[in-house]
Formats: sequence, C-alpha cells, structure tokens
Amino acid sequence: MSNVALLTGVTGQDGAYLAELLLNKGYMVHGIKRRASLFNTDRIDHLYQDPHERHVRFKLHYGDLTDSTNLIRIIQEVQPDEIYNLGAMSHVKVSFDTPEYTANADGIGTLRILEAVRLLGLTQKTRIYQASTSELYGLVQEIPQKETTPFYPRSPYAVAKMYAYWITVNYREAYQMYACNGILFNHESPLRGETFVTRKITRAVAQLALGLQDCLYMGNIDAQRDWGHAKDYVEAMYLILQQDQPEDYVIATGITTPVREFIRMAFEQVGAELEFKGSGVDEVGVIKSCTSQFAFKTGQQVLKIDPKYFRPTEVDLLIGDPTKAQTQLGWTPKYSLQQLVTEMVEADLQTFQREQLLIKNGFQVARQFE
Ligand code: NDP
Ligand code: GDR
Repeated sequence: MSNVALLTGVTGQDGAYLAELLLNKGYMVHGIKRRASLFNTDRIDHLYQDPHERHVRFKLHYGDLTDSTNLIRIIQEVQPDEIYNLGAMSHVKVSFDTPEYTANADGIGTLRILEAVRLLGLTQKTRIYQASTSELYGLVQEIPQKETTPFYPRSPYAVAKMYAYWITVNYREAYQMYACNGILFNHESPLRGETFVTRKITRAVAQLALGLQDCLYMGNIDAQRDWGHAKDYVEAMYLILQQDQPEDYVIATGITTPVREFIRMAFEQVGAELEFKGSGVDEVGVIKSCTSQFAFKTGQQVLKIDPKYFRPTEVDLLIGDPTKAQTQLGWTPKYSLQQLVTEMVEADLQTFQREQLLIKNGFQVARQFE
C-alpha cells in the first residue's frame, strides 16, 4: 500500500514541485484546487492522470480553505497519511488590501485542517505540515533568524501565518498530533507567481531584452532576502514529516541578497550591464553596456521606482540559519542564487520568444503584470 498525501495549494509553485516529488516517491497524491473561471492548473498539467483510468495516483478535488465542511469531507474520503497545508493568499502586499480574507484562509484555514483531522479521529494517523514563513520574523529582532528568534510580523499575511504557526504547535502539544511548521525563507523558480519580486524581474528582463516592454517599475529595492530554489525547499517539507518526533524547522540558505543585486544579476544574464543612478523614489536603472544580441541601447532607462509598490510596513532584512535542518534532517540546498537567476531568466526568455512570434503574427496582444 502506498502512502497517501493530501496537498492544499497544489496549483501553486510549491504544490506543483511537491506533488511531483511525492509521485516520484510512489505516493498516492490528492490535491485540493479552487474553482476558478479560467483553468488554474498550468503548473500541474504535466502530472494530470485521466481519472477514468484504473490505478490513478494523482487526483484533484474541488475545495477551499475557507470551507470547513468541504475540508472534512475530503479528508474523510482521502484518509491521508500526510497533509501538506500549502494553500494560502500568499502575497504580502495584497494582504494589506484583503486582510480579512487573508486571516480567514491563511490563519483559520489551518485551524480547519487541524480540527478536521481531530474530529475524524485521525490524530494518530495523519501527519501535518504547515507552510510557515520567514515573514513571521518581520521587524528584525536577531540575525540570522533561527527557530528560537522571536516573531514580529509586519503584515496581515504574516499575522495570519503567526496564528497558523501557533495553532499547529498547540494541536501538537494538546492532542499529541504529528504537526510541524516549516519556517521557509523565500524560495523561487520558473514556476514562481508573476507578481513576486524575483519573477517580476526575470519576466521584465526577458521582455525588455526582446523589446516587448519599455520599463520595469519597482518598489523598495533595498530590501534583502534569503532566496533559495523551490525544488530544494519541497525536499525539506517531505523530510520534516519523516522524522521520529514532530518539530519545527527553519529552511533557508543562510545567504541574503538585496533586491537591487538580484536585478543586476538578471540583466547580466542577458548580457546587459545595469547602473543605478539617483536615490530614493528618483533612483533609475540605466544600461551601461550590452554585449549580447538583445535590444538594449547604452543609456537606456530600463528601471524606475514607483511608490505604489512600497508596503505600509516593510520587512527589511531576512537571513535564515538552517543549522537545525542541516543537522537533524540532513538537508542542504543544492542550488546557488546564480543558478536560480540563470534558470529563471532562461525560462522567461523562452516563454517570451514564443509570445513574440504570436504577437508579431497578430495571434496575441502583449500583456504586462504588476
Ligand atoms: P502560491 O501563491 O504559488 O500558491 C498558493 C496556493 O494556494 C495556490 O494553489 C492557490 O490556489 C491556493 N489557495 C489560495 N487561497 C486558497 C484558499 N482560500 N483555499 C485553498 N487554496 C487556496 O504560493 P507558494 O507555492 O509560493 O507557497 C506555498 C505556501 O508556502 C503558501 O502558504 C505560502 O504562504 C507559503 N510560503 C511560501 C514561501 C515562498 O517563498 N514561496 C516562503 C514561505 C512560506 P490558486 O492557484 O487557485 O490561486
Ligand atoms: P515577500 O516576497 O514579500 O518576501 O513574500 P516578494 O517577492 O513579494 O517581495 C520581496 C521584497 O521585494 C520588495 N519589492 C517588491 N516586491 C514585489 N512583489 N514587487 C515589486 O515591485 C517590488 N519591489 C521591491 C518587497 O517590498 C519585499 O521586500 C514572499 C511570499 O512568497 C510569501 O508568501 C512568503 O511567506 C515569503 O516570501 C517568505
């Protein structure tokens, strides 16, 4: 009998990589997807198995973290050995616009999962992974940040995730459940959502290189993040649920980089040297030289600051200490930041080279994302 896993957020970046990892390990994988007016399964279409076939090992269920009865029904039907709760309204800036919904999905949603497992009498069978976040550290209290660093959340998203963190710990202690928090620092990939900063940058660089976009508008480029590759981080999620004792772990690379440097590296990937001029909201990014065939001109202004991307309260610096994960889980990241940037820019270049052809031939209009 194979292990059975249930993933919320299966259509997201991490859900897609984790589903693939678990299928490769022989798991039966169930995923919860939201009903949307357009298809939202792009990231997992390659894993699709025709439900009419026998021996299907990947199955999707309609559901939502804001709907308890739905979660109870799915968990009762699936009887999972492992639940990975990855579903969330995961955009920090957007959480300032939708704070109540974020609290409901990201905070109470976690309670709904834990309570469903308890009500169904599965506390001794089902192990639960909660997608906690380095955003919990918020306003810097200690550097680097580790499992014992105090939390100081700085957004409705982080506050909701703080509730989720503690309710997971509480259910572990109160009901002896195998429930753990992975406190993951930022992790990225070609599957990253288009409005997170790394993907916004790599997409813009590809579009600028191909002459499909005029300028990249950014917010606070002084912020520093500890960026890893999502492929490495889903391995850690799996390992966290395979231990003898349920514990919480920081998953990070231990290296921090300013957004500004990520931008420079992304331009370098297409042969363009970027120079930053001015300061504050008047800072701009200008092409100093270009050694590639791409459409950059010396002196071209390709980056401006738009204060609309600033957050009411910012998290300035994240740098994680992954020592516990290294020693207890044997986990270390395989990807460097340079490899991550290269993979993301190359993937976006390929995408936009295809789009360029479609636009040129009148089959598609150029699109821009915030
Ligand atoms: P994504 O934004 O790519 O994916 C989020 C997923 O959650 C999507 O499948 C989305 O569905 C689903 N979702 C959103 N709202 C609901 C809801 N109400 N009910 C059910 N599902 C919902 O996030 P990531 O894959 O990057 O992150 C996975 C998890 O890890 C999230 O909880 C995130 O907060 C957390 N995290 C992420 C980090 C990162 O750097 N990536 C770092 C630390 C934590 P749909 O496709 O329909 O929108
Ligand atoms: P973050 O990721 O808020 O860390 O949350 P994001 O990539 O959105 O921002 C990182 C930093 O870049 C700054 N920034 C901009 N960000 C965006 N999105 N767009 C811009 O134009 C821009 N300009 C500057 C931000 O201010 C910020 O400092 C991510 C999410 O995946 C969360 O779900 C997860 O919990 C944390 O990572 C760890």
